[in-house]
Amino acid sequence: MDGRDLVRSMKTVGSAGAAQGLRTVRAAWRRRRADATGLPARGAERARVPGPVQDVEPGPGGGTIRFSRSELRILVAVNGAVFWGWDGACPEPSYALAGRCPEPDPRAVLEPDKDGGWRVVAERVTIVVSRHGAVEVRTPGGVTLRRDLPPRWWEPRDGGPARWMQRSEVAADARFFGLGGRASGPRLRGGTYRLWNTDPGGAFGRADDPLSLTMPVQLVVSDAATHLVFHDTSWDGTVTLREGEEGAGSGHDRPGSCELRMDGGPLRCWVVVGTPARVLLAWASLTGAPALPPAWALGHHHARWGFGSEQEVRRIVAGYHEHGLPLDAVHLDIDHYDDHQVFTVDQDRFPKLPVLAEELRRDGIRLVSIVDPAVKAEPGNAVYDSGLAEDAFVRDASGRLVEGVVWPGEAVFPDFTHARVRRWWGELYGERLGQGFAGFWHDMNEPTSFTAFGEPTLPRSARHALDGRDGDHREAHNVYALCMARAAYEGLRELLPEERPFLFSRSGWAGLQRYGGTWSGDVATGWPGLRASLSLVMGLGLCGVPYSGPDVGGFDGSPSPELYLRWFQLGAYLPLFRTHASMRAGRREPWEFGPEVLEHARVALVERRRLLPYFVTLAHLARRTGAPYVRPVWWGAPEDRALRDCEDAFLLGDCLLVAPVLDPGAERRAVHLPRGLWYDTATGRRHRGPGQVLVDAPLSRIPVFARAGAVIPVRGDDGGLELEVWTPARGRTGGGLVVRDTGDGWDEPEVERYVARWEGRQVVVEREGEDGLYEPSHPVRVRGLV
Ligand code: NBV
Repeated sequence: MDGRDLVRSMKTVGSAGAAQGLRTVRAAWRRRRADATGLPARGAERARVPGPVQDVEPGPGGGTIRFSRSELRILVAVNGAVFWGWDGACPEPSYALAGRCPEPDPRAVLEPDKDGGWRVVAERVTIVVSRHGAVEVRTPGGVTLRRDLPPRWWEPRDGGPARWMQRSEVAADARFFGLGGRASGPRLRGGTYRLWNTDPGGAFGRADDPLSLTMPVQLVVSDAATHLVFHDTSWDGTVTLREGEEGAGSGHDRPGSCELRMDGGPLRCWVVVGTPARVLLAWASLTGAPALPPAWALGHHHARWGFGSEQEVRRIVAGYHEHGLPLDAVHLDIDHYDDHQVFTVDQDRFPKLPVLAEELRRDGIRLVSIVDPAVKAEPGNAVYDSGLAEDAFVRDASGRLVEGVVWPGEAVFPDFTHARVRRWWGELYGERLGQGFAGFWHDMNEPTSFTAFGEPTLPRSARHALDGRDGDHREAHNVYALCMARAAYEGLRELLPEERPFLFSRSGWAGLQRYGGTWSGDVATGWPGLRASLSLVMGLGLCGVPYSGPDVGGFDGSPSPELYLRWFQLGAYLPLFRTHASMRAGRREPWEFGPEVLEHARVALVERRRLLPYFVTLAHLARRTGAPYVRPVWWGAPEDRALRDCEDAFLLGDCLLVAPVLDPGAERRAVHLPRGLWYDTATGRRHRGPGQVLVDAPLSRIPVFARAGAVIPVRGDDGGLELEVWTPARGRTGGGLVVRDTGDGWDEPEVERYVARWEGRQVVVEREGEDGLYEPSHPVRVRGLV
């Protein structure tokens, strides 16, 4: 953006400021009034617990246990996941589930337990229910992983949704992860975490909670096993965690605990027990396989709020070319809209967008468009007019349109919980495709509505279709962005059936991965923000959303050259690798930080491009197995307690371990390696795990280790695929998986399996076929030979 553009955009913000301020005051009052009349007042409540057991009714995969004041339905599904629901709750309907509830496992039966309790024994888990309704999850070996005390409800005497509370205990050694995207993780320390998607309203730090993408999914890792618990209700709530304490030999362990309090919704949950890999596999089979991004989306993206003009976009792209920096996508933010109106283009500043898009595409660069859900409430705005005709917008309890305030001023919000509205919205992406956009970036969809006071979202009383169940924003809020993503995904499938939709969304809920990924939102520029970036990506991956990444460099302010570089180096190993910043922030182009940073950033970019075939493989594996690309170092060894507490490194697939530099001034860093032999990929030095090693981390690179025996698909100098093989330990074999695809489309490429082994003094690599081993058809490069 040149100086004039900057002045102009500051003026826009400035002059809009006063009027916008007034609107937010009016909107806040409107919201308050709507809720005062549209929500039932919370009157007297009656507290309830299940009471003593009465009788049971066996059913497929488990059965129903009746208590004097409630009943509990248990069902073990064929994928090994266990469902239970109180008060008649069934698995369906659910916004999280990918399709129908999986079939019951006929081998799981309800049988009497001691002291009048009951149990369901399944292959990988036993569920024991006490006569007062405590529910225990045990391993087949009988170790208790989780004990839910009998739940409590508070029911309004004059009807309406009951609040409920569920307290649970876990092992003293257990660690909590997940709950969607949390800046303070990845290990969730004791504290209260809210389940209500929230725009933090500015750049956020480690202490800010909740953020845009929450979900009631916990991954609990303990010595005995890993388990995932998903409380399938979208209402507002809190989770209070307390890590346990071990009595250091005294035998007096204090268990960890979790207290869930929800404002409504069914009291139902899914539990999956096993290794992390098994748990994520079952989770993906329940909530859906992660969408496969087109290969270009696994390259490098450059974004900025405030490019301001086609010339500026061209200037940035030229900068990438001149400096020899690979670039795969450029993102246009809300400043390319006409007067901030979604699905429009400012024709003065972007007069020939389709031409620009075509030029960029010829250079292998895709254009990505931001899409905000709020529609300017102004007759003449085509989206508003067609939405009105379609009756697409959220209304209040008395049937009036709910008006909020977002960038375009007074705005209305599509009700994405209605199939008809999703279809209408999905078709609107046709306009974007016509402008030449190839990918979509959903923002402000918590949903956010600016407000002078109170919550920055829609009134809780706002009505939503909830896909035929009819309800209000209290239930629809957390699934709003999920349903918006569905609308876009399904629309794009219709509009461009040959291509894989690429979309990522700031907000979402369990199941978002079916439609796309996410990014970290407005993470604050600073070293804590860098750490938060990694926490968000890891936590979301463990909740089943594997494709995400931060604003490299942070959203606001100006990072120091060192901080920018360290962020860049981390980003190069995360699924979404995107530089982005606010229009009020300093520059983020790699050449803006001096020649040294430029040189090192180039190395990171070139390495990312070299690893592209590996990223494509990881994307396919995530889709087939639910395993995230970015995994905590304990992924394969959750029983290793030191690994469990390691939060500053990660596994990238099975082959690589990445140890980013997260502190200023570091030239070396300690890395905790899992069991086995690891090569420092820069020096070739070998290190044996498990244990901690101290390695060099000069400004030029972050430490990356390859597992001995790993076979990694990389891009060779000629652009073709090459197999990089890291010498297995003597007497050991190694291997790796490769999935090649054409970059887009729906073909199902096969998974190529390679084995690496010693033959005399040589390492040989072969491909496994149905009837034996073959010589690989790709060139092989062996590294780490001594
Ligand atoms: O559209 C402007 C920004 C965007 O750049 C950012 O990535 C989003 O997280 N958007 C938020 C709205 C304004 C934030 C102050």
